[in-house]
Amino acid sequence: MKPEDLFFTKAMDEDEYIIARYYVESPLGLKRGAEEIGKEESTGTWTSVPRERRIHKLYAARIIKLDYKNSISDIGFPIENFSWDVGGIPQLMSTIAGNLFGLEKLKNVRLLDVHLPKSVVREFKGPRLGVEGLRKIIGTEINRRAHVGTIIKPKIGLPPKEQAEVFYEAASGGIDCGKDDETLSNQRFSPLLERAQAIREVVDKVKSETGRRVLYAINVTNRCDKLLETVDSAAENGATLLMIDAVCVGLNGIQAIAEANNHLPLLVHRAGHAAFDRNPRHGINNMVIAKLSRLCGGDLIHTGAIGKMHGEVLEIRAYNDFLRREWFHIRKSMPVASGGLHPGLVEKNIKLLGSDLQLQAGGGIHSHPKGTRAGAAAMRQAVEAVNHRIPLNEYAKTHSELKAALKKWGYVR
Ligand code: CAP
Ligand code: MG
Repeated sequence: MKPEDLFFTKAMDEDEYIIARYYVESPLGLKRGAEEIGKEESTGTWTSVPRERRIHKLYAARIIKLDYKNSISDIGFPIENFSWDVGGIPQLMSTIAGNLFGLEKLKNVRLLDVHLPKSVVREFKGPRLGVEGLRKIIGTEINRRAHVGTIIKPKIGLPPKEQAEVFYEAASGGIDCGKDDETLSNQRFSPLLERAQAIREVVDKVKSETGRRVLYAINVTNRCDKLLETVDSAAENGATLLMIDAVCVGLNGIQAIAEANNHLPLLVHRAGHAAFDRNPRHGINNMVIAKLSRLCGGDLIHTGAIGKMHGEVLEIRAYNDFLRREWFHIRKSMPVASGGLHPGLVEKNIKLLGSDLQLQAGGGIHSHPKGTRAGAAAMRQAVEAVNHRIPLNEYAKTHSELKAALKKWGYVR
């Protein structure tokens, strides 16, 4: 299926409904399958109940479109069915991505995309900085090159001092943004506050040595009732960027952080997404996660890459296009391409996904034959080469770090 079939690629002026697009496989056929979804997720149940006719008229979901060729149905939920002050994103998800997945009358069902009318989008603030704010910090408003990020590896286990040393090497080599890995939290070997302080020293040192401002995302993922406490402590201890594992916490965690009382940007990691977005016939397409992550306030949002993780290139591009397109008052988010990246993959990823993104490499930087600093330099050189429209192997002739990286991992075209 093409992205135009899967997603709402054009703006719509539908104001009365939140429209969810589903791929539906049912022995009852597309129309009746879609009716089952609408019934279960609005006013109905498996049998008729008293008072339902009156209520049904007001709040029943409506089938808006049936695309028999692709087995896709658009189902509209009246905006009155939602409550944003209490309920919010969890209640939205409970409606468009709730019980329907378990209905016996459906064999497979996949939520592909969701259209939110202007009145709903107005309930949210979106990213605090967005693409332009991030570019301003990094100093790429004019040059507009892709940002280079790194995940400090080993994934867990380094004490804060060593974590900071690796980050210093990466930052000195030229990366723009470092980050905790998603499973790093407040373990005994790396208390979060100590880590935040050690990293901040590096951020300041790099600034005084080179004049460059670099960011580092501290993973503040936590249980709901402690989330903002963790955010505050990270901020007080020098964090420059925050990170949340949004699928594990729930997307509302993004909103909680983005609307909290500090000015730090937020990186949205999505560990666990493949449990429900990998099977093309069932689950939730990542478009929904990316869209709601932007709505809730993610400045940097993981959307996939051409690397080690599974992902359809046209779909990844569609997520990125959505994050970077105008959307009422909501700022644009910067997509993060991550997973198995190395310098030899930079050109391919930029060609397919564009330059307005953060390319992130963990192993592909730290495992460089000459170490982290050279690995970071090689990533930056690869980005520069693409910016100058010079093939990587050509650029490598005068850039030894890139040359060594291509020798180790190859040049993937
Ligand atoms: C990348 C990464 C990322 C995944 C997430 C990892 O490290 O830190 O979490 O890539 O991917 O642990 O694998 P490497 P996605 O650069 O060493 O592969 O956002 O696409 O789900
Ligand atoms: Mg990771």
